[in-house]
Amino acid sequence: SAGETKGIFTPKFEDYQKVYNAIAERLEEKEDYDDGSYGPVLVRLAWHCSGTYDKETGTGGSNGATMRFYPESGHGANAGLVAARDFLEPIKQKFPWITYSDLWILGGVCAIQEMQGPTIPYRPGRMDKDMGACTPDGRLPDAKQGNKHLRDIFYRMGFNDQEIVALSGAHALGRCHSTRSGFEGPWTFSPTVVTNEYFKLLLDEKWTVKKWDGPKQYEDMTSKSLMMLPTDMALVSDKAFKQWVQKYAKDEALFFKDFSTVVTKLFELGVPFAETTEQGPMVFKPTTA
Ligand code: CCH
Repeated sequence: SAGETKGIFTPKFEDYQKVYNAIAERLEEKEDYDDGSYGPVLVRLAWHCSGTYDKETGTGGSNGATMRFYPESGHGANAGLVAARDFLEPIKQKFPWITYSDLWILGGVCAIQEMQGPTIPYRPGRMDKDMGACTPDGRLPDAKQGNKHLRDIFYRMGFNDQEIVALSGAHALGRCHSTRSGFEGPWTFSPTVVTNEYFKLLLDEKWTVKKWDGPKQYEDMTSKSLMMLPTDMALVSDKAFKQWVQKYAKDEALFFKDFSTVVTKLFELGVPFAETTEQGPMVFKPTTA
């Protein structure tokens, strides 16, 4: 009946932009959180709900937000992401019409754009699922491994070598926490700005194994304050990966273009969007522009 239809709220672009703005407004609210921004950990949350996708079975991916539930919330790779989920909870309370699955991805989109990264076109339509849809542990990459593991994990999602390297450029952002992954330190000197610095540092610095009690990681010879994971180093020891590292180190515009394309693909893995999206993907206006 007309009465029932009246009660259904159909959010439009303007409504999603409001959610975007509410996230953007709070990114730097806690000065003492890491490097002063929740941006990096929001990018990691969006990646870890997307990166469980398996193209053979169509399971996993950002449609479902199953990391709300144990056991997925307790998977080793997701340690510390409660900080990002808790950060977004008040936004969910303020805009109850948005699903967690759409909100977590919007958080990633907003964080990348607000940290001066490329535009990430966004499509809503993800539905939250129950804990029965939690993916098995082991679908996300293990930083202790090398090139074969990276290919096993990312080919399973449907990515190729170029896309693996482009995605890895996200490590320009944020840092490792010994309390979360066991690793420690940032990859770049500007961990709250999207840049191609990660690729430049991989090629230009001399990296040596850090002497410490923690898991095997690398440090730069010059400042000894930056880090690389074993999987990061695989991008320069593997010839096919290295060509792309070289291209992105030389050309930040190319990296931005490819990063936008591949992140959009990542965030949409396994999401069954309605056929009739009249308006096409949404492009949010950064609050900083
Ligand atoms: Fe990553 N990442 N990542 N990563 N990652 C970590 C932190 C971030 C791996 C391991 C780690 C991607 C790919 C990989 C981010 C985005 C992406 C940490 C530290 C480990 C370990 C966690 C901690 O201690 O808090 C491995 C292995 C791979 C293999 O490819 C991809 C792809 C993306 C996004 C597109 C971001 C951002 C962070 C920083 C998080 C923060 O809290 O600062």
